[in-house]
Amino acid sequence: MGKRRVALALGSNLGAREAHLDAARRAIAAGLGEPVAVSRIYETEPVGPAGQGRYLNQVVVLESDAGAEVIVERLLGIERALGRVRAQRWGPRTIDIDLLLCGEETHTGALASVPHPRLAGRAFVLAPLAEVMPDWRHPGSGVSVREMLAACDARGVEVWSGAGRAGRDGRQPDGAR
Ligand code: PH2
Ligand code: MG
Ligand code: MG
Repeated sequence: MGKRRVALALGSNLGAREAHLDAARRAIAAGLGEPVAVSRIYETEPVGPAGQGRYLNQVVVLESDAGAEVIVERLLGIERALGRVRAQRWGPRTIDIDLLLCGEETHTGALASVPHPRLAGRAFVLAPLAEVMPDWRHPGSGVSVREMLAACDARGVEVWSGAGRAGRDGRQPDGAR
């Protein structure tokens, strides 16, 4: 199997969010390969249970000849090594690393499915993905990332202005608590 473009979505909404993304990118580079593209960081309204903080989200692209199941096994190992504890589905998390796509591979399994089943409609993933792979087409629908983003509600998804600033809601920056 030749090398394919693999896109990963990073998310954090607990604790030192930016540091969690940094640590995840380093672990991905060490365990799966050096990224060929990295999006900006977005700050996004949480989708899911109420009462959780805003997320930082980012997309990383690398090249790999590993299949979806192998990649997800490694991602779960990285999440555990970074201290991820799974409590509530879609609840707050220090770090979440999701496999979005493996080139044109279509695979549905208990551990991994590519393309990610909830890719279309998730602006918190499509906005950063559109920076790095706007023309990738969903192998099922044929719709491009750019088109999927244009078709969904992207309110509450903004490029993050970086550490050292309070958020719009006046909360202190990451780590300052
Ligand atoms: N991840 C979820 C559920 N909800 N919302 C945002 N804004 N960003 C996420 O990464 C996210 C979410 C499940 O993994
Ligand atoms: Mg997720
Ligand atoms: Mg996940």
